[in-house]
Amino acid sequence: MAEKPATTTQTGTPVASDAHSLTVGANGITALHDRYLVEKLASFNRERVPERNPHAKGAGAFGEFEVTEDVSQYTRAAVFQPGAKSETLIRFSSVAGEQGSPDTWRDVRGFSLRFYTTEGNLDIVGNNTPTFFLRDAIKFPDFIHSQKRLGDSGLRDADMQWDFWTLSPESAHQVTYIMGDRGLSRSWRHMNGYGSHTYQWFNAEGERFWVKYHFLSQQGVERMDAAEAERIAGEDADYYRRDLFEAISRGDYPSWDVYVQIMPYEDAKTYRFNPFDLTKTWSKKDYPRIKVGTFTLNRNPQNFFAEIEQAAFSPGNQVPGTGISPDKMLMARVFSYNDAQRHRIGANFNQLPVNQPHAAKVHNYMHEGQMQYHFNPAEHRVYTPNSFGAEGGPEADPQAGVEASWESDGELVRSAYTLHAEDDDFGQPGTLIREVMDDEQRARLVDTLVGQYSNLTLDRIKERFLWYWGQIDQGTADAVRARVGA
Ligand code: HDE
Repeated sequence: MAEKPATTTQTGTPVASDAHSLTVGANGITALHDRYLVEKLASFNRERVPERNPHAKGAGAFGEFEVTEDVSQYTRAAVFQPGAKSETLIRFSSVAGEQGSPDTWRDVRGFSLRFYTTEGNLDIVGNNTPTFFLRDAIKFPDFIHSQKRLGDSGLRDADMQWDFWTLSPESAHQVTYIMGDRGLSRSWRHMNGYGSHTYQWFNAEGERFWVKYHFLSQQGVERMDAAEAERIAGEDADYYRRDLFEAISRGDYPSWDVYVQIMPYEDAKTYRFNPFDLTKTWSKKDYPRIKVGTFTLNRNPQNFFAEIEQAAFSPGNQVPGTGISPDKMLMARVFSYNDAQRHRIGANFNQLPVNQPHAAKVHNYMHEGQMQYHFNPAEHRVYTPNSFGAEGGPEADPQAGVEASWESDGELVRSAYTLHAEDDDFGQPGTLIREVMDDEQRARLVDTLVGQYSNLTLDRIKERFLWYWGQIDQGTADAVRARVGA
């Protein structure tokens, strides 16, 4: 074995002991000028950064994405050109629970995917469901508050969760998903991921398309029994985290096939559902899934904190050929995520190894701030325009700066989306129960809802719970009503 290096202070000076602090005599007072002791305790006090609010509990891994098909007619993005290979990072998470919460509590699961592309980082920060609880970002803090903890007792509370959901009928589709099998996956490896929102793709000719991402697990989609989940929650709070890490450690690399649904730009105006409403899916009959490629997770983080806790995903990280859409949730997320990172990690979060682009370079005139690590060479000017040629720094290229675009004009208003022919809150979740679920899945849904109902204490919320499920599917509501004797 190689000789151990000497322990040092943070500035490289050798230290004498990690066992004894400096005291006046063996039994005397501790000296404040024990600089190493003070440094060690101060560092310890600063180890935690604020946890993500929400999606605090999670884990992740690195991998590789390979394009196996040709979708170049839809996007010019280098990452999606035939044969392209890119390094990827994924982070799976639960939504409501805090850092130490059990992985197997019923919840939506986060599915944050980063592609380190030659044109910069592309992040698709989605979930294991193709929809969401809300369609306007302004409701998001209230929603998350209702899923977290009461102000006085600090307890989670079924009344509060169902109060918010049943007063926000746009939640019905997503709530139906999580009360069903997707709320309890066998593992993170056994679930599909979705970009959920509508994004935009555009090709080399500038032709635009609306796109939804689907990541289909090659491990298959498997559920966990509610009773088993409850037992595991007590026995191994880190069950999903352990499963992923151990699978990758033993060389059992999980993979997902990347598919997209493509909607021609003009269809958005007349499609039977408003295609930018995140509570809706696009029928696969109308817009079939088209395969793009496959990604495989083959490398565990070397350091959980540096590479996963400090991973700073943002739906705003798009590349030429991909972009966002007029989905009100997505537009707000482009602001919100980087704002969260600045608060959680610090102003220069994008300079950290996990966040900086790995296959592209950063060139601009932003500088300084807390924890600046990278800096420009001395000749590089601190302003643009400048007359110092190539050494003076970069210049923006109007051809490179291609972005998603769409027509929009009108008064500034606070308004719901315009309704398309078949838009209503309860239609798609009803179809999900009646046409997608089988008898066993429907029976499990009723079991779950009976359990949820039994946690409610306030009569008005119990009544609204039964009303809400009656709107989604009368048969489901009747079955629950019969079981709970309401
Ligand atoms: Fe998030 N969300 N979110 N969210 N979300 C965060 O970002 C937010 C939404 C999702 O693995 C936070 O970096 C707003 C939809 C995942 O690191 C925060 C809105 C979808 C993750 C935030 C939404 C998601 C987050 C917490 C309404 C799926 C984990 C710290 C407009 C399509 C990312 C952070 C990771 C995390 C805000 C809605 C998924 C607070 C304002 C819709 C997977 O910024």
